[in-house]
Amino acid sequence: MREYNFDGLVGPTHNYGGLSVGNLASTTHGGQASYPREAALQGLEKMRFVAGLGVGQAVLPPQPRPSLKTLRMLGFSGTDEEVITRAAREAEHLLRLTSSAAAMWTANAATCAPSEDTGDKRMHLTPANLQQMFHRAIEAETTHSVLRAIFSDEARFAVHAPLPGGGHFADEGAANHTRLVTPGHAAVHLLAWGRSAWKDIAGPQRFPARQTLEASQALARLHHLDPDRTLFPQQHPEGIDSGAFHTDVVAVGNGAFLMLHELAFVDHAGLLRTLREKLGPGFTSVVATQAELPVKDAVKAYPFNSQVLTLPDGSMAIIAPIESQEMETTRRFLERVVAEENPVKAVHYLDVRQSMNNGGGPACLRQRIGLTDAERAAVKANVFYSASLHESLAAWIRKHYRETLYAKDLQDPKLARETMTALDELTRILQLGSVYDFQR
Ligand code: SUG
Repeated sequence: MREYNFDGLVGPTHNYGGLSVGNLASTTHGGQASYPREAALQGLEKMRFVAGLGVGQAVLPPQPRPSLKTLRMLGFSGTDEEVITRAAREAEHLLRLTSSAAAMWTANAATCAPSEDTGDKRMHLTPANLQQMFHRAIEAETTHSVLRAIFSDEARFAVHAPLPGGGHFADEGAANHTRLVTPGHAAVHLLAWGRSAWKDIAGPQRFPARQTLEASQALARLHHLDPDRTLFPQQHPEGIDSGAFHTDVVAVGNGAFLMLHELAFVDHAGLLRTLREKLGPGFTSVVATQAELPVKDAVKAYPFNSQVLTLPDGSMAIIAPIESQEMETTRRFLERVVAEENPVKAVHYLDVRQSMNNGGGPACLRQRIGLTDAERAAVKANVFYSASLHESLAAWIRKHYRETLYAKDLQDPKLARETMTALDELTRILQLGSVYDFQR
């Protein structure tokens, strides 16, 4: 099996809407001008870098925004232009919510279980319903349609429907999921959560907990994971209240390695003990304490929102956001990780500032999907990274994306038209068929 990082292409309406309560970068940057073209090109450069390390890289498309479909379902009618003009006049907030390019953070697109871990030996994917935030909940339907188009071979892939209902099964996808594995042991899956829908468990006081225990349990059932190798750690309420809205803001694991902040999980020491029992002495971890790295620094500079990648020589490299190099506490922590006895041998700092300003670091921008060679060959869409795909996507971005977006630009009906034209063309580049509602 090889891991492929499916990065989300940043969409043409990338903007700072200030939409995500509990995500401090989003609320801090709300209302500022954004640079969609630069944002998309930054994302593409990250893909080039990761592919250049010899790691599997692929791409997932943006979604149509503003979502005219959603605005129509909320009662705005007429031509596309009329829908936008009316929403701008009567409900500017709804226009902002339906214009977010948040689908770029594909860590939240779905949760994946590679075929070697599942009961029926198919690769399982469940699109996240993202119930907790309205601007993200509207992603699920299109995500489902895109994933079904890419992983269409039902003999090899099980693409489930997003979990049903309202907030009870609120699911944020792989942002709360970690898969760990050591030689000679089957993988262990951590499916973290921040609140329970039905059990009375103390949660955060200040900010919302997005993922429920019940959602995490449903994912384990759907993916036929071995109950003996599936753990459900609770996100630390203090971590969430400090701005760690997803697990991947304060913890990241890969293969035999886990690095985490002490406020990532309730009882991190107990969790690490269990992991050592299940994974053997090959498992290594690094814990940052509050004294070494205050959680507020981790939330600001995102050292844990790094991609920890296994390179072809078996060693690991960290792809961290440049902000975590600029901050002393976070840089020192990452230097300690590289210096200590564990598989991580290098850290590379990349500039994804346009995404970071909305609370999305390198790890948020990718969905990890493990595929065997035969499974990869069964994917017919043109989604795997290559120099020629890079060139096509770079040219496509330069042709269609605006350089700057101000808050008021979301009210321009031409923006929706531009986005539809761009996405229609993109589905041909990626050979996806018709996956968007406006194409049907
Ligand atoms: O859901 N930001 C996203 C960031 C998601 C980060 N993903 C992971 N940690 N895996 C969110 O809060 C901000 C949109 C705005 O305010 O315009 C936003 O949705």
